[in-house]
This record gives sequence, structure tokens and C-alpha cells, in this order.
Amino acid sequence: METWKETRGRTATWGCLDERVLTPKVLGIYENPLPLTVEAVRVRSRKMDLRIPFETSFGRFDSLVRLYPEITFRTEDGRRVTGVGECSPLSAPWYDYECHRSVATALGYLVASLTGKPVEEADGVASGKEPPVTDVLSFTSRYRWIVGHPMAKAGMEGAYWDGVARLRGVSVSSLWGGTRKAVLTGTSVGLEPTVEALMDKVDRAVREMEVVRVKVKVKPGRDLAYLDAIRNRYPDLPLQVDANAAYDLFDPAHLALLKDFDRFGLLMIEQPGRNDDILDHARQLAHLSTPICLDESILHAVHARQAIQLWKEHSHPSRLVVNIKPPRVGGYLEAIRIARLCCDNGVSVWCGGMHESALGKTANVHFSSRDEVDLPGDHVSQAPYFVRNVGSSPEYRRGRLTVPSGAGWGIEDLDLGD
Ligand code: OSB
Ligand code: MG
Repeated sequence: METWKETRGRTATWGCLDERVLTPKVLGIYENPLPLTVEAVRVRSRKMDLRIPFETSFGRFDSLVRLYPEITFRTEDGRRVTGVGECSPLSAPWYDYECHRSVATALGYLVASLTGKPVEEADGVASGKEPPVTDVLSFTSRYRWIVGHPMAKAGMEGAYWDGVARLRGVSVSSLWGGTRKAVLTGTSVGLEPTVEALMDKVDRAVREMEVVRVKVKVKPGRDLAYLDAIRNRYPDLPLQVDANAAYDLFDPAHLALLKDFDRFGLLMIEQPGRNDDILDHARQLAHLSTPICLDESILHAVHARQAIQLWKEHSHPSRLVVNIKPPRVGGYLEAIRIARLCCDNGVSVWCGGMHESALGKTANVHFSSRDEVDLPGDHVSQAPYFVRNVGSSPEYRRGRLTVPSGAGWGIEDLDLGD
């Protein structure tokens, strides 16, 4: 087996294309929780400076605000446990409609719903009138009425999982039925103004960071020459590209560029077309031999099912890949459901990143310990990329991150300040 791909234990492609049957129990998530009363919910936020600005086809940024929902639960025998999650939006609505301001607003509604108060009166202290939560679905059902805002929801759900895992004294990975002890790790290299500048970053990723695969951002005009240079120096490097919706799937010149990517032997082309399009990705690119990876287009398991159906019709599931970002799909349970749906239909998956801080990245590592996740994730950035992080990252060695085994996320030195 290649060093950049994991073997899945679930080899039999069962072919189940019905996301509705994918309950926590079917997915092997056994919470066995005690009734938990939400006592308090607070949200902290931190502005974090990047050491090196990051550029994609949609914009360039040098700092990010991360929001950390924290929930205190009380058990029936009076024990208290606190869990914390991370919301990792960008600073402006570049990647999707969310940004740190919209997440802060949405979190106001989430806090109100979880504490049983109207949003105008929500102060983070529970009204005391809400029944306890008994499992993840009873938790998320409190705020399921809120349309959209997946990054806000994912951070809140993260706080739930951390709390439950701590209460039980296990890692989140084991609670989720994760089987891998370490996960394959790649890096995402941003756009650079010159081929030389890009090659410096790629050299660093390959020689110093020793990641198992490299992803580079592309856009029309900043693609073929860059890929030529990388392939000249690294003919066998596991390499993929991410366009963040920069190509028009009906422009013949753009289609010709994408077809030309076939000669570089890429693992995949990520999100060449529009955010809100699955159908045209399937139809317009069926003649490419490089697999197409969907990122922005997949917001939940229904989208994943629709994509699989379309690739079955127009191409083949082996030429579809899904980048699963828990923040983009509204949480970790939805991420796991998508992973299972893809796995059972022969579609490879990996965990992308949103430049999360150490907490969010660690949560992604716990998710990637699931058997369904077979390709390297964007788990290490051209590191250390935050001037000050909120805690240590999991142990990294030559392209693999160890899944933490301590209770909850297993970050011993987490420091979110006040
Ligand atoms: O499209 O995968 C993306 C960063 C911010 C927003 C979108 C994307 C990215 C990355 C970097 O590619 C991922 C990371 O290192 O966290
Ligand atoms: Mg992407």
C-alpha cells in the first residue's frame, strides 16, 4: 500500500446510499451518557496572528479570530464537567458565508437555546427549566431549528464531546469509535506570486516537515507553470491541488486547463467549480482522469449522497473524493456520517482544515482516527503558523500525528486565557 493512503478495515463496499440509517449506534459511537444538565455556556474568543500570511484564490489574510464555546454540565449525582470546542471561521465571508462576526451572532442563538432563555436575555446561565440531555442527538436537537451556521454549531458540538469524554475519562477518539493510533498528515501550501517562492514552501514541506502529501492552491494563470516546477523537482511526490472555486466549468479555456492537470498525476483536484454546485462538477469534468474532490459543495450527508449518485451516473465513485471538514458540515457526528456514506460507496475521504488553532486541529485528528478516513488530512500548516497557539499540537513525526489518548481532546496545556 502507498505511504499516503490508509487501508480501510471496512473493505466491503456495502453500497448503502441512505444517510438516514446512519445513527450514532450504527456508526459505532457508544456514549452511554448519564443525563447531563447544561448549567452554563460561555464563549471565549482569541485573535490569533499568523506568522506567514496565507493566500488562496479568494483572499490573503494574516490573522484570524477563533471562538471557543465552553459548556459546564452537571450529572444527576452532582458532578460537574466542562467541555470546550472551537469555531474556526475566516475573518470575512471568503470561503463560505460565515466569518467570525456571523459565528459570534449565531453562537448567541445557540447559547440561548441551550440555556433555555430568549436570545435577548441570554447570559450563559441556564434557566433551570430545560430537561437534561441524554445523548448527542438530544443535545443537537436543542439548536437544530437554527438554519445554517455550521461553524458555530460544530464548535458547540465539540464542547459536548469533550465534556462527555472527560466525564467518562476516555479520549474523544475512543468515544467516536476511532481505530487509528496515528493519522496521515499533509500540508496545504498557499498561492505564491512566483514559482520560486512556491518552490521554497514545497521544499520546506517535503524536506523539513516530511509530510506524506502536499496540496497547493491554484487559480487560472497560477497553475500549470507551478505544477511543472513541482513535478520537475519531485516526480513522485503525492501532490494535489485546491482551487477554492476559481475555475468556470463552462469556460472552454478553464476546462482545457483542468484537463491539462491530468499530466501531473495528481491525487485530486479540489473544488475547481462553484461552492454551491455538485451537478456540474460531476457532468463537466467526467472526462478528466484526475479524481475530483469536493470541499465547499458538501455541507451535509445529503449532499454527499447526491454527489455519490451523480458520480455513479456520470463517472465512477473512485473518481470522487470528499474533503470532510467538521466545521463546514456543522459538527463531528455529521462528519462521521459523511465518512461512512463515502466509505461504503468506494469514495475516499480526508479531513481538511480551516486554519484551526491547536484545539480544532486536535479535534480533526480525533475524527481522522475513524477507519473510513483513508487519505492524509491538512493537519499541519506551514508551521508553526500562529505566533501564539492555545496549546500543544499532538505529537508529530514524519508525516503522522499521534491521536491523543488523554481524556477529552487530550490537550494537557490548553490555555484559552479569560
Ligand atoms: O479550502 O481547504 C481549504 C484554509 C482556509 C479556508 C479553506 C481552506 C484552507 C486550507 C488550509 O487549504 C487548511 C489548513 O491548513 O488548515
Ligand atoms: Mg479546500
